[in-house]
Amino acid sequence: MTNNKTVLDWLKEMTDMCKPSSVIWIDGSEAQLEELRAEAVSTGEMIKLNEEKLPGCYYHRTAENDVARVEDRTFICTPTEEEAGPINNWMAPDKMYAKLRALYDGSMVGRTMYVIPYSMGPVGSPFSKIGIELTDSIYVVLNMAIMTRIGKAVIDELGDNPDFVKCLHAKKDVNPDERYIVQFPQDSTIWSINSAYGGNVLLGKKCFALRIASYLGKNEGWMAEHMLILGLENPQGEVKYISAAFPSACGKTNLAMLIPPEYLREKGYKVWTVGDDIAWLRIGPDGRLYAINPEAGFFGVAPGTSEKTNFNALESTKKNTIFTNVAINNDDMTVWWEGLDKNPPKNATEWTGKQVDGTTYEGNLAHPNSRFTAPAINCPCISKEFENPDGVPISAIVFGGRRAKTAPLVYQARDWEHGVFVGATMASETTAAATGAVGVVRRDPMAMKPFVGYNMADYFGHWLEMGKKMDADKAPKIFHVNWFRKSDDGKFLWPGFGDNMRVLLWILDRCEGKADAVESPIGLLPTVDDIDTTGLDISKEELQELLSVDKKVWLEDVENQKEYFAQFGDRLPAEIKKQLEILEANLSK
Ligand code: OXD
Ligand code: MN
Repeated sequence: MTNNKTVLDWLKEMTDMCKPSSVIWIDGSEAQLEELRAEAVSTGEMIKLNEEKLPGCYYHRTAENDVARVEDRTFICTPTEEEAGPINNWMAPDKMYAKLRALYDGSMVGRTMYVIPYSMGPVGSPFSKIGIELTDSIYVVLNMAIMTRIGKAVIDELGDNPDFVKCLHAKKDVNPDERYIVQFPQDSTIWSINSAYGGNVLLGKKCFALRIASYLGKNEGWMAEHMLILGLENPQGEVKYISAAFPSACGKTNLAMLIPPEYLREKGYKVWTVGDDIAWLRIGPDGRLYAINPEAGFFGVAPGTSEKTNFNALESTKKNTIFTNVAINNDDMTVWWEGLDKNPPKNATEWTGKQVDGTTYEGNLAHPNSRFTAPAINCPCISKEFENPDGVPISAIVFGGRRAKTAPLVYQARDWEHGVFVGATMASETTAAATGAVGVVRRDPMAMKPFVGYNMADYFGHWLEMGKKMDADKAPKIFHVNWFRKSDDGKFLWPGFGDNMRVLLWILDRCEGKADAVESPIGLLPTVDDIDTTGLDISKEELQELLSVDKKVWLEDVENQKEYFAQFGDRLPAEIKKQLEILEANLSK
């Protein structure tokens, strides 16, 4: 399929090591994908779902010990440990290559190696980057065909160019003790072994589009971020774009596909989804920051997705979707998960494959991290700019977390530098859904803790550099939101979901100089009159509480921030230290 010498030499080296029985190039044609689906069904790797109710949909079950990303087995192998920084696991590249070569040796004997050329971003866009993933899993091929642009068009676009990300995945025997997800940023190389779970093996996503891309972005002057991108259309038909970063379990996919409250819909407001997980951002010729979503599909968490919580996500899964580790309704070969509706199937296959009566079953029918892989074009609110090779101009960047008491519903950073500090101090409190103690603060700068492919301190520096390259009036304004503020008796004060649109409207009004704000120790806050609460059952007092800043709680957080930043030593940019001092001084007044 190609004469590209770099590609062919690398492929030879990898096949010599893995020793597959055959090698198949993925050309991206529907005929070839259909053959692979049939083969996966014949071997039991995939199960065909009800063609009438879920056309083109398949089911896949992973090993029970292989159901999530494995951060403790994820490595950034830069030449020196300092380049990887204190947050990432590190091993010297030579040592890691040697260790992994021994594991890959002969790992594909008796298996087929598939060669998947893929593009992150629309093929040929100035934002886009090409990768080639070698894998012995048909599940990976079929997921990559949804999540990225694959096949002949991509390899043609690459031509003789030696510049592509070299990705190798072998499922081997899915042994968790020898599972490794390894990035070699200086070599644009990703090696993944002993897993078959999406986040560890769809190498275009977290491994390339965040870890490798963040490294490339730093060197090339652009940004790879763990952000959704949405367009908000006003009744005049103007669309403004927002990108937003949240740690997991904070409703990122829901915000990306938000349905405005009825009274705003009636006025003509609409939300358009550009992306739900990753944004690549570059400064455009006009000096503004532009974003693309490098992905072509959604790899979303199924449990909790319902017609009520996220109608658009659910609709996206109705055809040509792969479901992983959800439950099956054996009566009609459809799928079910906790939170879909109140009718678990009686005759159910639970996610591990056990046959159970779903109506009386006590455990989870679907794994809490079960997923759908759905084509973005299925989404009823997909933006018409989704394929725009030049991306969309970003007016506002929003950071968020889950904080019961600390962060108010929304505040604005005073300027870019302060905004970078707001992102760098992002944190979330653990929920009952995760194992371990509830309410523990986990710092997750820009929601990138598991995804920065180099030293996090230098990543803060890169954010600051990007700000210096944009005029203040052109750079996106930066905000922080918290949908999870609680009253003293433990109740959520804000309804969330579609009503978050009310906060987005204040944010965009601020960007256009149309809304007021008041100074506070932490940044610029709306007053109770600035947030439109039409039709909401929320009192002025409650809104006041949502917007309040408790200095004592904040000073405690400052102590936690100091401890967190201490690990970066002298590498922490001076601007971050300065902002921390300003915050502490403001709170101590
Ligand atoms: C994801 C994640 O799967 O952030 O998107 O873990
Ligand atoms: Mn994510």
